[in-house]
Amino acid sequence: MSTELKIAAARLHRVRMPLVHEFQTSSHRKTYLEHILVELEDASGAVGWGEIASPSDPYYAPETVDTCWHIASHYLLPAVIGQTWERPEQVPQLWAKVRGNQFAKAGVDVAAWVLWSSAHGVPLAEALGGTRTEVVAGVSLGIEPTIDDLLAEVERQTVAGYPRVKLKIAPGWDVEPVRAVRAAYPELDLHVDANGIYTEDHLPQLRALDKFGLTMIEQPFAPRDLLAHGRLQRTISTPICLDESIETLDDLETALSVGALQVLNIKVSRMGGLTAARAAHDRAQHAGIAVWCGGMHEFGIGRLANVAVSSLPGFTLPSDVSASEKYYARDIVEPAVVAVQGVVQVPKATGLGHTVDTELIAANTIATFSL
Ligand code: OSB
Ligand code: MG
Repeated sequence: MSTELKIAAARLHRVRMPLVHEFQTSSHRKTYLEHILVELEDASGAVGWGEIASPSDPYYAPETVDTCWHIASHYLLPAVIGQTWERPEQVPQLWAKVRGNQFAKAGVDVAAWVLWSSAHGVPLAEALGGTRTEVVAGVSLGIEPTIDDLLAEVERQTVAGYPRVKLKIAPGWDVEPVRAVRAAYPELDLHVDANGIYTEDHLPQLRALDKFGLTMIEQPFAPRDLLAHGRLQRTISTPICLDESIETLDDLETALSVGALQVLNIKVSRMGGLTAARAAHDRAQHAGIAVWCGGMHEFGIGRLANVAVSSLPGFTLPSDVSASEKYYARDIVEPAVVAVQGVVQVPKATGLGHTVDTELIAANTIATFSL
């Protein structure tokens, strides 16, 4: 087998799938998702799939499904088509001139990693250097209409065996829901995620959360305000975790230098792909920062990339890699991703490790592009 891969064809599929349970964060509410699936094909006909998991609206990150479609079709696929490469780490270098647009880049980067692993007959996790055979999954729960609804949802997920629960919070939905969940589950590994909605005017609420034994408070302040995170961390004992703030390794370096975090949420999408996600893992491990893998309600392809990266040794906290059934009635990979008592097996088969259900994809596709 040649050690070089050449991208002979590249395709995008814009796919829409309904969520089984509506999800509300501090910024928006979702009942269905539209993600862009990326298919890279080499000269021998081998295929690698990736997923661009951008939300539809620019409320989590600046990107949207439409900007991702534009960047992928006008810049990223043209940058990789006809190119030869030996290692997936070389692929992001092909679009080095394109700034930002991490979600769009991540989908193409993952497709390159999956193609490489399939072509070399190794599981994606092994290609990345993963060492775990199984990963522990947590669940992320949205803002519910009432505290009773939230308690019912926590009950459902803990009974299903998930050992860690993260609650979305926002001003007006913070101390009271946390108090109620903590009272009902004194030992639960519990954390909160504000998606950047608070300011330093809200310090009383944030400090009040310090007494509930939370594993972390995720992204309390606006993404670019690293200094505010550093100031808060110096006055509370609950570890601060950064999500939206960290899009590049440089962001991580700056955050470390100002003491803005004790925990890092590594999202493959937000970092621009597996190459960068692994580098962030390596840097955090060196700095003694605990990491876990965050999710974007990915369909099966992005979910399996998250499972693969979570097999790296530094992912010591439960990751948002819950089973497919938490999100979708039927997933686009076969078999679906399952969790048994909150544990997901890292696939041992080559490439992505599960079959991609191209019929289901075709049935839910609303636009395609090919080069
Ligand atoms: O902050 O982690 C987040 C979903 C959409 C936007 C932001 C976030 C989330 C999640 C989803 O929490 C977690 C999952 O995929 O299970
Ligand atoms: Mg988050």
